Amino acid sequence: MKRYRRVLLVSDTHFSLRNSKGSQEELGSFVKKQIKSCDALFLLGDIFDFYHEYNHVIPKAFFSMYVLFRDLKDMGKDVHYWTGNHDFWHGDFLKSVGVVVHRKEEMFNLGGVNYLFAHGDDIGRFNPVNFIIKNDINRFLFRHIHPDIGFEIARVVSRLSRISSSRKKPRIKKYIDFARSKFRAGADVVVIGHIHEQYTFKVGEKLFIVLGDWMIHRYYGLIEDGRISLRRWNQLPE
Ligand SMILES: [Mn+2]
Repeated sequence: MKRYRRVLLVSDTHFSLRNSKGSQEELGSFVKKQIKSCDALFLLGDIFDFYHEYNHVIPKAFFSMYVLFRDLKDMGKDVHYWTGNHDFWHGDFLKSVGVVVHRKEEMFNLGGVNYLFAHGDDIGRFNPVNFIIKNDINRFLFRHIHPDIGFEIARVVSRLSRISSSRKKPRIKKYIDFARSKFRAGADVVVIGHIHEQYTFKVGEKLFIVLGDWMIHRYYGLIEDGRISLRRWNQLPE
């Protein structure tokens, strides 16, 4: 396991298949500024509002992000990418540009502190929507629809699912229960995305943090020598 002294955290940018070039570039210039003093970028899921790749084809809408990942690698920075509930259909493309893809929670020791990172969508009870979209048979079927049609359907479904979940108040208790179980398993800090709001809960000496989203709030996190701080990015228009 690599040692990281300073890590930049971003989650839930939800870049869409249409018209997200500007927001991708905005994130790109933010990351490139911040990353200079960091060793790695951790993306905690739902970076793309919908992503699917075929054996020979990748979505062109996210080209700016692919370039960003490659640039970061060239700068000697590591990129860790947790798949979310909107962008789990990754093949081996990101790996080929040097990104480490995590499909489930992962523990890192940062500055002597055990951090557990997860997107957070599969916490709690059985989720029928997740079951349908993460199902191998459906994935197989989707592969055989023409991409221009499949992506259009997926774009609408992704949008609706995001709107419906943003109207529901998150039941935070199940996430806290999840964090407690991870504390018992040795984590000192549990960090998730997914909920789009920022929360910090202290349980004794342990911390449970919901990072909040980049899409609306421009929340981000920095971990330095084991200590996490949560921030918001504000930039005056140029
Ligand atoms: Mn999510």
